Amino acid sequence: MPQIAPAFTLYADPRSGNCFKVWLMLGLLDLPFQWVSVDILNRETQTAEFLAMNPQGMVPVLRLSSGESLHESNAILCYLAQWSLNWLPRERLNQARVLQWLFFEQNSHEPNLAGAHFLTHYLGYAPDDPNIVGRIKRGYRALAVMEQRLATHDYLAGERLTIADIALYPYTHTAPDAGFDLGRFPGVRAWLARLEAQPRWLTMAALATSHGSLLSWSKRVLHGL
Ligand SMILES: N[C@@H](CCC(=O)N[C@@H](CS)C(=O)NCC(=O)O)C(=O)O
Repeated sequence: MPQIAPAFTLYADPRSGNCFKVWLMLGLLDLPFQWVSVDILNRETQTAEFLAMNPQGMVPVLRLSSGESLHESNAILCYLAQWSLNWLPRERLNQARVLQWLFFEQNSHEPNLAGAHFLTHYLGYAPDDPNIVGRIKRGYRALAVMEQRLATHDYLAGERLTIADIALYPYTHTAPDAGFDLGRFPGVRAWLARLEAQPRWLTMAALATSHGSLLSWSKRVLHGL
């Protein structure tokens, strides 16, 4: 059988929720891709070759078959959303509502929830370090904003699943590992369960266990095996 080159190459670290977002989206859309592991702790994002793709020296990077590279996880989600009608509404206000949550994620949510997780798990910060305490406080504020929406709605933007839900999922579902108690956010917990019940949904644990065999997984998708 002739080999079909995957349309995308995803440069990513399987421990990263920002990378997970893109992996999940590619999986949900059934798009074939090749995975290239980049170890951020080993500074593999700082090589000249990597910096040529993303001068910020960060994963994820999505390389297109044209040879062009795209970085910033939420920009990649917007790009991939074009492969389906459902993930990013075309109507202006509805589209802006999705973007509103994407910017919220990067400004108010990810720096605190992902930051607390990374600093404690990978850099050994103590839970009472002022840097962690501040992130936990601000992270709870972000979770409260999500709860306000999700107490009365099934999804973050509009009444259907969009890339806003994909962007906010990873670091919310790993929040307990970062020291957050989700017990006081019943709407957020119900939303997490709702997302995980979607066909083809994937978790960060699935990424961690399968990243070694991702290429063969994408080939299986590609050839429908
Ligand atoms: N805003 C960026 C953040 C990306 C980011 O923080 N990537 C981290 C991993 S989650 C990274 O590559 N860190 C390596 C470094 O800072 O040297 C995005 O959403 O893609």
